Amino acid sequence: MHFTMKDEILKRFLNANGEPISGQALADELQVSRTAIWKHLQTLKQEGYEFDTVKKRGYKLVTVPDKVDMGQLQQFLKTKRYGRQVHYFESVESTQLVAHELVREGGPDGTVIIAEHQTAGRGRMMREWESSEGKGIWMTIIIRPEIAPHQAPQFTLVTAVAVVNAMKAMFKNFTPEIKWPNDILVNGKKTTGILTEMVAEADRIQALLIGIGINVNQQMDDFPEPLQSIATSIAIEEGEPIERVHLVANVLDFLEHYSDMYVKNGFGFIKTLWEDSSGTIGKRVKATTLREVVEGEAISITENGVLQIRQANGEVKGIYSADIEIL
Ligand code: BT5
Repeated sequence: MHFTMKDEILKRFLNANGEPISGQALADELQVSRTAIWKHLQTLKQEGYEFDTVKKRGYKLVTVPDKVDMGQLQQFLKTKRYGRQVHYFESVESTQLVAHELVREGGPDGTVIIAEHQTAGRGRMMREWESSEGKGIWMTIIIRPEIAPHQAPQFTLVTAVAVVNAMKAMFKNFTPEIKWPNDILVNGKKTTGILTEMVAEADRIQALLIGIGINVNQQMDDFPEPLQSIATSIAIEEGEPIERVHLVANVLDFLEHYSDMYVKNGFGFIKTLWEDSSGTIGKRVKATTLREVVEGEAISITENGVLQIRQANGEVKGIYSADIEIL
């Protein structure tokens, strides 16, 4: 969805801070008929916006629905590219699937796909990702960086650093920590998962599809039973409900900034930022890879984002991809 007339109208009401706006003034300013304005207001009403009519002065916006609203998003964004094209859905199977289609159609760098609900949200290795309706941020960003395919996993770390710093900038009642490679935990429980997929030729990336799932406004009983011991939401940890659109805007701001810096200057400074927020380094961990289980102390990540584990016999093993349990 691109910025439409309806979004333009909404933007003006949101900027008016509850003051009435006359239908005629809107029609004049946007150079459309009053009937067209009225029709867009009806559509907005169907989407959950409520307007009061103020005699002789026009309409006043009185209720904003709890949605990741595109009009609001454009207002909050400071980015140049990320989030400037947004495809918004009430419900999809998975935003990753939509992103794959858009990549094939040539969707530009920074295209964002957001859904209120996913019926088949997925994690790594086709695991399920629980995406309850209207409670989280379920989004995929298509990026087209000039990097080689082997560098793609580093983007999971770039993304983790962006999300964790967006959270730190907004929330004061908890400290998020990154668990290598793709989780953000608060008090040991998962608030966020990141899934990086790639469309590439042998030596060139066509696109990265960065899926970010953030639990935002769930209460504990919104999570299915098996997740209750391992998952949490920002609202639970912060102690109040959160406006998701602010967090989306912040994540995109940080992500554009860090990915541009990464492409320009390499992984070094991301590594430092990553280590600053890591809840993995210095801990005893058990890493389960496709081939083996490695136990020991997580001592660092390399310049390539590989996790280094020192085993009991002193041998240091590099882990490229695994599930990590903090012991
Ligand atoms: C991930 O996988 O953590 C990556 C999740 C990425 C989700 C986003 S949402 C937008 C985009 N569209 C998609 O379809 N996906 C992406 P992984 O490390 O494999 O973790 C998956 C495991 O996390 C599951 O097996 C559960 O144990 C747990 N889990 C599932 N849903 C969860 C939730 N909402 N909160 C916390 N943990 C969850």
